[in-house]
Amino acid sequence: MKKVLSAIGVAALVATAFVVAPAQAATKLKIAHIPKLGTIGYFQAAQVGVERACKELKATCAYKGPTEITAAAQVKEINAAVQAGYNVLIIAANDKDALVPALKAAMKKKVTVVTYDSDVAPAGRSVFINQASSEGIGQALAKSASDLAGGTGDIAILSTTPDATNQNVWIDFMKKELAAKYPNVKVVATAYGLDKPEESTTETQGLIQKYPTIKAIVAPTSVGIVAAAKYVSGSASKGKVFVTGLGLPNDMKTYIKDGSGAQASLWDVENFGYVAVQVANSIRNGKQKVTVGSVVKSGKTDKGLKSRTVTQGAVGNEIILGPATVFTKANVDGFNF
Ligand code: RAM
Repeated sequence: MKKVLSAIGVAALVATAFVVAPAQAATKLKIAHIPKLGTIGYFQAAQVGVERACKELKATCAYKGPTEITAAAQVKEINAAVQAGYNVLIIAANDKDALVPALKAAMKKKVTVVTYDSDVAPAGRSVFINQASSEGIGQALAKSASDLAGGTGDIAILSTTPDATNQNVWIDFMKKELAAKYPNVKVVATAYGLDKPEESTTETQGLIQKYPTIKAIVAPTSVGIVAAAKYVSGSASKGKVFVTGLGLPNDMKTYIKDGSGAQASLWDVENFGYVAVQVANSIRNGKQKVTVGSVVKSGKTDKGLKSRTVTQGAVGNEIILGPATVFTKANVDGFNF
């Protein structure tokens, strides 16, 4: 009897192990990284971090950069990636709502979706990895613009696309901050350079011609800021119109130092890509909860924080990468990206 019982016990154990094992086994990640536009240096820098994390996790990863900076182009990439068997999508969204149906369909097929850099509505993803506090970025942009304008006068904004979630959130926070703390600084126009160098240059030139009173151009875009700074530096506006915003230190070094008086800040873009992959892995393979208040441990070689807490962001639940770095004449040569 004893023997029979233990045999049953063993059989039960084996059966349980058999049932539980497949659910617990880590799925091999097949990651598609879909940036706003393939050619943007900023996203190519993030891809370096994506690949670092992929190597660490023995995952497969591919950079699926669209050739147009539109939601429609991203929907095509999403559908193609799901079709090709990718089980994780890491996306910087060109639109808050337009990607949601395709992302919902992907999630229905058990694809893990994480947004980073630029969010979609919460129904389309599990969590958003934000580069820094959106409010903090907006406040910093407002302060920098006001400093450059001497606390009073006209300024203009050079953004990316009119629907970009991240730029729109930052611009909203910036305008709120201007109204609250710098009421003499007036935003007279917002132009869109579509995160493309030529368009951004043309828009900068247009702003200066159309609004000759502007003292500063705020470009919360890595492509727009360098186009604007380069244009101003080579024009009669050098020393009269000042450029500020978010830009890669390697792009902005010259204009921070050449007497153009440009200002710029950004975050560790490479580590940003790394963190996005690690979070996706924790959700998919570690049963990580990403509701507000959850604590998410990062990977072994995170260059920033060891863990991060999920908070409520402008769009939904988000994880913040860390504080942004302000580049100055004194520190900018210490960065290489
Ligand atoms: C561009 C993109 C990106 C933004 C940076 C600052 O590269 O628009 O979304 O985060 O600028």
